[in-house]
Amino acid sequence: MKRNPHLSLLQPQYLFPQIQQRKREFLERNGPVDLISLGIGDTTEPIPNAVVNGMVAAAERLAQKETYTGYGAEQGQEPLRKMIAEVLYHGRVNPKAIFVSDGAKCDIGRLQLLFGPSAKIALQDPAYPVYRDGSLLQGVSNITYLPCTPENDFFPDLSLAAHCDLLYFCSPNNPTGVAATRTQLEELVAFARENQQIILFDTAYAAYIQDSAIPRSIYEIEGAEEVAIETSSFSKIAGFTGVRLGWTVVPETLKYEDGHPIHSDWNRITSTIFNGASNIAQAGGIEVLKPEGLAEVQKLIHFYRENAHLLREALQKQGISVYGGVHAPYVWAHFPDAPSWETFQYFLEKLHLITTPGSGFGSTGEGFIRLTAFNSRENIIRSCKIIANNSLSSLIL
Ligand code: PGU
Repeated sequence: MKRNPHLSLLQPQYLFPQIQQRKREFLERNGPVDLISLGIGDTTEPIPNAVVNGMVAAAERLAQKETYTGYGAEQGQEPLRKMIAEVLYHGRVNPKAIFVSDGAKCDIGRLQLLFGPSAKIALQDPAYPVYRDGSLLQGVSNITYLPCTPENDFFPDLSLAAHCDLLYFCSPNNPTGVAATRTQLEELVAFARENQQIILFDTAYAAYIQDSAIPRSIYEIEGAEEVAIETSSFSKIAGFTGVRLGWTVVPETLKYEDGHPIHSDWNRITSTIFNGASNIAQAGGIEVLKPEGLAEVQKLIHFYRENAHLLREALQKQGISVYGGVHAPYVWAHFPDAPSWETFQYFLEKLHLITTPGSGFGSTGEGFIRLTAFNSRENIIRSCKIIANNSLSSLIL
């Protein structure tokens, strides 16, 4: 049997396992060392009780003949789709356009099935690696990278993507932590409309936006329902990284160039190769969106935002330029004088802090590292003290 040739286009390891390996190698060389993880964006704080109780009750219903349920609707449970539409989209999208999933990452991997390998795609650079790797796996070969730097306020020159079919866009951004403004998103939607492109908009961190002037969804921009698919997640809203629950919005108004509705194809794909999200996870999602759940998860989001603020301050005091970390749980720190894997290694070996090297998100990420705010307050305060007590000057020329 021949190997799928697309697999050979990927790096041998995905970014985060690569970091785990560096960590393991360091521990093998040095014996037990207390390392603090500011690397992978994985939540650390417990899920609020009201939400857990909802999942426990759902699990218990499975133990009774009268209340047992099996396969659910592949598109997701009706009450959850309605709540997402009402609570998160304020009625801007139709519940029928919402497809509940087992997470944004999984949907990003499946979405390319809609367009096939000949689609020309554009990616922000740096970007969440799954956009590129997921596309390569589907056989996509025409990829345009749109540099996002402090000089352009992390909003790319869209004219570079005029020939593309699909624009991947993430706001608040992973890894830079920068949220696009309304004006920028209006420009993005106008550009896609003019060039008859589709935007794949990832809002996994939208709940971290606390300024009502900044859109939390692409559908806040007029005309987006004709050019945008939005994918999102409960992972960073409610600590569901292990529970697994997300959704994708495919408006019924979205069409291919021949007028065929994309919605009906997405419905066909989800019912063919995906059997719906776990019914226990969906019960948890419903609890998250009730007033009590929302109040509790807001506290979690506030907590992580405070962590990000502390990390920003500690780095800034050391003269490091930092970006993001205000409307996002990621801080993007500039160490322009060393390759980012070297800065990563310095943080690991000298400071015992695990970060993520910027180059892992694309070549424009070179010279940066990403620090995540997902950790306990104790560990964030310890990290800040370490940063304060160590001159980072050897990393800066
Ligand atoms: N979209 C973006 C932009 C993300 O950063 C992540 C997680 C996801 C989607 C995944 O959402 P799920 O609903 O949980 O599938 N990014 C983390 C985790 C690493 C990973 O590979 O997913 C990160 O550290 O970048």
